[in-house]
Amino acid sequence: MEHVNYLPSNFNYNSPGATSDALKQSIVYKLMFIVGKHPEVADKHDWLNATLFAVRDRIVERQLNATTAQLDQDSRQVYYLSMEFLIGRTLSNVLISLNIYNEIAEALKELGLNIDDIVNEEDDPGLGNGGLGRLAACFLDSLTSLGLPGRGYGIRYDYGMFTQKIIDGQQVESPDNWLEYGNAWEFKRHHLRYKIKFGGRIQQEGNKTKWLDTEHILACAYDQLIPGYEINFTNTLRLWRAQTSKEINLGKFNQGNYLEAVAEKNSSENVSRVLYPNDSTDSGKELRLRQEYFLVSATIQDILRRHLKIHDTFTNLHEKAAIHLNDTHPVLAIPELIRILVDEHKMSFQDAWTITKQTFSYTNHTLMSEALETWPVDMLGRVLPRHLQIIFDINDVFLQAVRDRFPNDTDLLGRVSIIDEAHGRKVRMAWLAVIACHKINGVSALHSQLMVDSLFADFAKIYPERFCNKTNGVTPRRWIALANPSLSKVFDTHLKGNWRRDLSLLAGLNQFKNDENVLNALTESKLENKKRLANYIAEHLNTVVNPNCLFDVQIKRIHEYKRQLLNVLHVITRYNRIIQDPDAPIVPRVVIFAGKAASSYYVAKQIIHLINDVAQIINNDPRAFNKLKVVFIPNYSVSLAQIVIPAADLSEQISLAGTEASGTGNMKFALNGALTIGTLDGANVEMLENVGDENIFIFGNTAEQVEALRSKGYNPREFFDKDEELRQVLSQIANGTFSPFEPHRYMGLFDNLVNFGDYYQLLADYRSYIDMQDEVDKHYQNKDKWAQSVLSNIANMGYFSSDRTIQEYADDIWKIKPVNLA
Ligand code: GPQ
Repeated sequence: MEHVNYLPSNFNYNSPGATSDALKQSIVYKLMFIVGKHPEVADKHDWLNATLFAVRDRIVERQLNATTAQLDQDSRQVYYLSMEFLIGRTLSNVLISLNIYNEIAEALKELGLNIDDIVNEEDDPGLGNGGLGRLAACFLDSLTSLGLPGRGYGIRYDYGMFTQKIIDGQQVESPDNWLEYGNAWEFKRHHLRYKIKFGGRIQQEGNKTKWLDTEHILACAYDQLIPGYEINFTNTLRLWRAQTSKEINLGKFNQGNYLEAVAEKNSSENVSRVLYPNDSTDSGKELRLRQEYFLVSATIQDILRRHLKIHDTFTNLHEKAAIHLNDTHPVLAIPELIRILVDEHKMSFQDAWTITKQTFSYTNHTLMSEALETWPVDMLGRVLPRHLQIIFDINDVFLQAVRDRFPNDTDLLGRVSIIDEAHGRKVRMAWLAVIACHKINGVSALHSQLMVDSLFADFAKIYPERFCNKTNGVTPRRWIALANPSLSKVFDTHLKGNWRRDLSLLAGLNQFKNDENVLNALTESKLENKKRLANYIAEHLNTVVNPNCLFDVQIKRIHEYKRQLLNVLHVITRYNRIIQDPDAPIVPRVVIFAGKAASSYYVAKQIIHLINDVAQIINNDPRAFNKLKVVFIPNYSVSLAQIVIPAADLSEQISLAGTEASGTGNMKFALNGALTIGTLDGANVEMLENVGDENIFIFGNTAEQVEALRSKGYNPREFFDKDEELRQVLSQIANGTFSPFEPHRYMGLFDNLVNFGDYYQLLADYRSYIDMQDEVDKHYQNKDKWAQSVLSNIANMGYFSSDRTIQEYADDIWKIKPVNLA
């Protein structure tokens, strides 16, 4: 392609002069001319924005370079569709990517400012619930760092994940107004707007189908640039925001009914108003269905528009576009693509279906039935009648093919049909995904195996070649370089090459297993991080914790399957032992929890309450002073994780085997030098293989044993009756030891565990968990042995970089190659 020279030929895209002096000038310039403030009166937020504009320019330069290269090469791209992107704060990440962290710190210092203060002033956008959204963010980071062409597509929610406060021990939610002070990272694309249709009716005209009498809203694009690590390239995260198609209803306005007119504007914009705070559960709400369609309709229109800019046909769409579905939430993209190709571009259904099947791929993130999305046929027919019709057409073609291949198996047809007739006619979105996607992956080896053995067993017989595994990973830039500067320093001192780019280089640490210098350096770095966390806790919770204690940490969404309650059972057991035998030697521990409960999840909220009640009793009992402390840190978020994870000695990954698809926190902890206590669940299994069983504390039933116990009939009473310590703990929960003013507060939790056949089998794993915790104590008492295990964990976790994961997606699923950069 011919290029006009918009800039002088000697223009240097690589931003020379990233010295602290040049950066300082640029910050002051931005403060005065973009923020519009005199340095004498500027506040912290003004300085944040000034710094941010100064470094943003450098990212934009990279974007210009990327655009030119991509236009020239027209290479196949991936489009990653996700209802959640939990990107975390951007400024610090950009500084790492540009490798100017120290220079900016110096420049700010000369201006009388502290870089930590400035960086922490930035809002942490909570556009996701947990693992799934954070994974999407790690993937964008890796994609771009590897120079691979792609885009994220999501929703620009006005309100992200709610803010959690703990009041009287209980979770209280308030809205997360993250855009209150604007978002200087985003570029609003005013003219990039698509019409999104809802409702209406279908009219058949010959062989043409028309979708008529619809209501409309507009989706407007907001772009956030995604920097890659030390590469002259960027990708884009494009987020859609709803706008009413008519500014206000003029008719009503003219009748003098101003308020009603504006109210209507507001209600149609509701579709991008707020993130549903449900993690691994299906909300089943119509507004959520509308959100999902809003995302995919805008995105598919955008992908097709881009395609038509360079090509004059859609018959090669699958050669240029790989569309990836992050779980089933964006699955309506499938009928949407078919609708546009058939209804608007006059393609035959057969041709559209053939292209679709070569374009889409799908990741499954859970096997748990309560998370599997289904939409009542009635609701889907009302909101998206044309899509329902297309789903029926897909189902017909599919079922016919199954009938041909398995002529005598009528049960099979009922089981694999997209429409579930047994539970009030529902559309099974995961079935639609499997039928339309050329590749379907799970997120850890165990999960992918269970996926083809259980949830998708029938489909694995029909399409064995479609199923594969892509074990999750995390980005070393945010989760080590940014979160853990002191550990990064140790790595830089002792490792050859740049581990930020190639995390397998961590294996180089193995040679220092007996090197006291290196072992001490790791221990000292950990202590520094524990002090940082202790300061945070002192400042925010008014609680003093001693950094010399073992920091035992469980931070993640509060969910029964993740079994925070099992952790609580251990805490109380430990407390009882301290009381019963005050002179016994004990490893002092600080047990740290953090995590949000979905607003409608009663049991999860009870668990939070119990943790705080237990903390209240233990922390105020002088007999436990210096031996045991319990801390619940409110408002878990990406930025809080960056402080807590580097400070952990022990990482709790104790979900019931077979329930946690992968986990990614588990990886972050081990990479930051925590040892894991965990079940054989999700990616823990592969962590064990990598770090070796002498360096990880594995306990509890295997997924197979869990299944066997369930089918035999799990009877918690058996465990209750035979284990005295367990009985004591459960009785205390039931009799109000921790809730003296409301003794029956936790009867429900007790009954769940003991009398109602607890689905998550806590009591079955209790004894092996407690015994393994004793092993942890023994190991910790031997400082050298512990330090060696820490080293072995870090050194053998390189596999869990999201760079490795993304390279596998690129090679095996998306078939994309790095852009050639000038
Ligand atoms: N996960 Cl289905 C979520 O965070 N939200 C969801 O709605 C679903 C899954 C998690 C899953 O529970 C973890 O085990 C995974 O590590 C994570 O997705 C990323 O794959």
